[in-house]
Amino acid sequence: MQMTLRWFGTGYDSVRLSHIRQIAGVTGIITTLYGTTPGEAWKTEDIRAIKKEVEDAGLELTGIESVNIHDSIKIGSPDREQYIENYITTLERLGQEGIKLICYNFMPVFDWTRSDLAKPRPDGATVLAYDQKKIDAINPDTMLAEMDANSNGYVLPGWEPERMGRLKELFELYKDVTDEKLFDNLVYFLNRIKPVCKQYGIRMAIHPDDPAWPVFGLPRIVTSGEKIRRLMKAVDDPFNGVTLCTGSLSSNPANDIPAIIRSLAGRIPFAHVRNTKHNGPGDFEEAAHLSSDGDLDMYEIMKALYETCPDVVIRPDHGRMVWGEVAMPGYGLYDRAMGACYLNGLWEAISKAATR
Ligand code: DNO
Repeated sequence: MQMTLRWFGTGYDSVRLSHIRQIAGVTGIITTLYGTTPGEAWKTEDIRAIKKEVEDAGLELTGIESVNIHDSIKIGSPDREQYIENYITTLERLGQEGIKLICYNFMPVFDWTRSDLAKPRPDGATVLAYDQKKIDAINPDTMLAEMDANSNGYVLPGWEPERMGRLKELFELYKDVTDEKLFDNLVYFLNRIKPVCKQYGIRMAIHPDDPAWPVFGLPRIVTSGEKIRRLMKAVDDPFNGVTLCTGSLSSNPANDIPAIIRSLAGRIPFAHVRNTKHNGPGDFEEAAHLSSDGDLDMYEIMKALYETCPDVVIRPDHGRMVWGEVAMPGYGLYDRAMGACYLNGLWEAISKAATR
């Protein structure tokens, strides 16, 4: 297991690499070229520059989150070929620089969705939250404007302004895209990138849909253990893997996370570990990583990872905003650092209990 932290790059993140370096047990960085837009081929010099920056800080560039996928690939329109070619070029260049873990998602239009970016909790911390009733009462434009107004000035990951400026057009383009069509387009994409992934030993790790149900009527296909297993079978090769995101999957309490982990042994190169607390159906908030602060049993989750994917790369996912920190919602330093230490502690205990 390698413990990592997500970092958005100089100029995009309030957190410094030198601070991450001081979190005991965190040795790797998960990052991206934040200034790129989905569909473009990344430049080798840019990849080298960010890798060097991370390494100069005494850390390893462990993986990319995300190389985002152009909507034409998800929609399956004829111009997808050009974007798939660009994606292959990006993978080739990442592979040549020794970067082999790639997180991506296949959610139409929006990446993760929240109705609240700073919901206060009784202890004064604020957290990201989702309430379906609030989402039902607004339209995509209003949601976008609210996310923008509450993001502390940061561009949120997956919410690139270029794409968000085309909302109406995108909704129109997805009009005839059913769950099945989206699934077929994903399988097509995976088969096209398979050779380059095999050549460089790249592991693609799809991120589950967050929340795990359709939002604004758009299709969603990565929402449960069953659906993920179907995808793993459709392209049955270890390069086709999962980012096991406990927070996204647990948005639906019917998802038994330790059982899902065990059913995906060998296909989880990357895990996002965080806790959620439900207030009612379709209404949840993000909690501290500690099991007792939310609904998830972090011990059982870490044990399932330990037993079935010992080489997994983990990052503590979204943290609460605590101690007055001002940062990108979900991505401050303090609570994610506490999360990393807690998860490392669980791992140490589980591994010692297993080997003594
Ligand atoms: C939100 C993140 C997502 C995730 C992408 C992966 O905080 O979990 O934006 O990075 O869905 O492609």
